[in-house]
Amino acid sequence: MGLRLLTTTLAFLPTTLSGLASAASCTNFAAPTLPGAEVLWVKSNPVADFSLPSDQTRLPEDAPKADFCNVSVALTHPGDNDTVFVTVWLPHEKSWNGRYTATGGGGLAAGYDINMLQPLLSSFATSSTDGGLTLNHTINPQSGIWGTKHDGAVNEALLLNLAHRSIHDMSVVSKQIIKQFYKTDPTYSYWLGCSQGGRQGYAAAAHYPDDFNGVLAMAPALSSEYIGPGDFWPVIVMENEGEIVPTCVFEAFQAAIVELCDPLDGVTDGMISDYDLLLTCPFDPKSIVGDTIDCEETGAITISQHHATIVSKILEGPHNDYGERLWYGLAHGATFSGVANTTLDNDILTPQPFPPSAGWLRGMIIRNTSYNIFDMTIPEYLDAFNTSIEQGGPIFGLDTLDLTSFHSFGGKLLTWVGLADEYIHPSNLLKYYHSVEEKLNNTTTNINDFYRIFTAPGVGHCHGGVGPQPLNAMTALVDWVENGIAPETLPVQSNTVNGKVALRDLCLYPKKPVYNEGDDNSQRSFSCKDPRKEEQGKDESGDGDEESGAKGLFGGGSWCAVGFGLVCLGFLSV
Ligand SMILES: *[C@@H]1O[C@H](CO)[C@@H](O)[C@H](O)[C@H]1NC(C)=O
Ligand SMILES: *[C@@H]1O[C@H](CO)[C@@H](O)[C@H](O)[C@H]1NC(C)=O
Ligand SMILES: *[C@@H]1O[C@H](CO)[C@@H](O)[C@H](O)[C@H]1NC(C)=O
Ligand SMILES: *[C@@H]1O[C@H](CO)[C@@H](O)[C@H](O)[C@H]1NC(C)=O
Ligand SMILES: *[C@@H]1O[C@H](CO)[C@@H](O)[C@H](O)[C@H]1NC(C)=O
Ligand SMILES: *[C@@H]1O[C@H](CO)[C@@H](O)[C@H](O)[C@H]1NC(C)=O
Ligand SMILES: *[C@@H]1O[C@H](CO)[C@@H](O)[C@H](O)[C@H]1NC(C)=O
Ligand SMILES: *[C@@H]1O[C@H](CO)[C@@H](O)[C@H](O)[C@H]1NC(C)=O
Ligand SMILES: [Ca+2]
Repeated sequence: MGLRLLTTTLAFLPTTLSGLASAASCTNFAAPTLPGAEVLWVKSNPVADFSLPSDQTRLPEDAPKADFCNVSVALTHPGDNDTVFVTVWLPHEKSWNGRYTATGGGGLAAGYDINMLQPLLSSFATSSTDGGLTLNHTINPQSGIWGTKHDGAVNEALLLNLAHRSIHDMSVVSKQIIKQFYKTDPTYSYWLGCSQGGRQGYAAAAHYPDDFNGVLAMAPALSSEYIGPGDFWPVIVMENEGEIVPTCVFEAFQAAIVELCDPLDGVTDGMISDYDLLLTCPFDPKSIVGDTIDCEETGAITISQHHATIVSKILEGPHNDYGERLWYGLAHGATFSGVANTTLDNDILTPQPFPPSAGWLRGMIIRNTSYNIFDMTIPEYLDAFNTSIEQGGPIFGLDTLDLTSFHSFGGKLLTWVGLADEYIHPSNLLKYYHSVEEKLNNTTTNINDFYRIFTAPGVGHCHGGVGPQPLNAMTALVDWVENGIAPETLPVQSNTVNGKVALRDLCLYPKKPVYNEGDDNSQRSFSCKDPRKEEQGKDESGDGDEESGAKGLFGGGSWCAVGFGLVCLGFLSV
């Protein structure tokens, strides 16, 4: 797949390349200029035959090796005591497609070099930045250690870097490096990221509306100030209920949820395809109390009332003292294995918190190395939640994400979200979308002129899950930005559900996939319909070619899934 992808990307080559002047040289880059920052050094080296292990990149074993110019820039914001690295990878002049894409991070990381590999192999000039969060390559940013300064205070400068400052630093620096190398500006600039990287894409659009022509922001970790503590909630529940639940018990609950709510979207196909059901699925955890399940690790277990109580709380999410919900629980149908991961070792069950979530609490909120977050009582947790909202809200909150200028500049924002996202309840994104829509209500602008969300049934956070995996979203974005062809659907990669291949286009929100008739694995059996329109038109996308999911310029899986061996796992929200 990767090879087809690479050969077909030739279609992207601009026709003007032959007109370029002298051959690009990978030496002697001048220091870029950046208001508010001081560039410390620029280093560059040509790289040949570069590859990374395919379990890290998710590229095929036989993916081509990369030749490129590697440019690193170190900078600091005077007074802020930070060291920020920006890395730019430049394909050879002859194979450059004329475009630039910045790449985002995951979890508590602002970016990883590995995320540049697929854009590079697809002929983009590309960049990433650590945002200063590695403290000059001395720590893993997922630890959250960067959140605390030596005096114990919150490191506001690094928090700002993550929130949005490092995005602009990177784009300004990268564009100057690109210009020096190719002697011309990029024709178009893009953002590419999932999870934290998706949130960064929204922040880029809101804060730096003319930095990127197109933003591909998948499963964005919007409202990080809630996700940070929110993803720790299942651990708090288990610790405070005094019982750590084995994985197989959670799996039994997940299976029961899917069994009940999968058919409620109109077809029993192993996935919950109606986004409303993520909140309204009428599953009662008590319904499987007494069932006995066969657990590989522990032997047979009978589901108890107490298991049901714990699962109820995980699904309901944290509530404050007044009974108001602070944050969503786990989306119905998503796996518990992300935020309610437990492991059995020497007969002892231990909760394994989602690392960035623990890092957020330790580094940004508690900031006390002798405090054990596993011992947090519910009141202490609610206090921490409060601190997180008060501290993070002003820079990570939904109301910091005004897209008005981005729209005026002609920018396009494309998002897809897995409806089985196990780290971030998709409803928060849909809520944000409605707030944008509401602001435009009395204007002549249609939200879909510049902002489109697609929902991916059965797909987990950025990738994974039983649902067909989104594909070619970057191609769709490029087509939208450069040719004015707005995507009505997004293709998905075939996957197997219950042993069968499932092909289906993703619906443009708020449309939902509606089953008409025929083989439930066939694209022709579904159409996308808007539940808000009384007069439902005929099939709007149900007549697609069965093969549509496999075509396209990039092929081979979700673009941004590259590097998630490291990045996705390492997080994601916040
Ligand atoms: C790119 O340059 C940086 C800074 O010199 C270096 O640390 C890194 O290893 C280089 N990457 C590659 C792939 O050569
Ligand atoms: C600046 O940051 C470095 C690295 O994190 C740290 O060791 C040093 O103490 C900091 N200096 C001040 C003045 O905070
Ligand atoms: C980062 O650490 C290295 C190795 O300790 C040091 O030589 C360098 O000066 C530091 N700062 C920068 C911006 O590279
Ligand atoms: C669960 O925790 C174990 C131990 O830390 C880890 O190896 C595994 O990857 C985690 N599973 C998930 C889905 O995060
Ligand atoms: C840090 O946590 C420890 C252990 O819970 C506690 O005894 C101590 O008072 C805390 N320190 C601060 C400054 O809150
Ligand atoms: C945090 O707690 C303070 C004091 O109880 C309260 O005034 C404030 O409204 C709370 N903030 C949030 C975001 O709940
Ligand atoms: C837009 O305004 C109309 C009335 O002017 C109202 O009925 C509709 O619900 C509003 N839509 C949104 C998305 O706010
Ligand atoms: C849009 O117009 C309607 C009717 O004039 C008004 O009720 C509503 O508040 C307006 N909405 C916004 C977001 O301005
Ligand atoms: Ca279904």
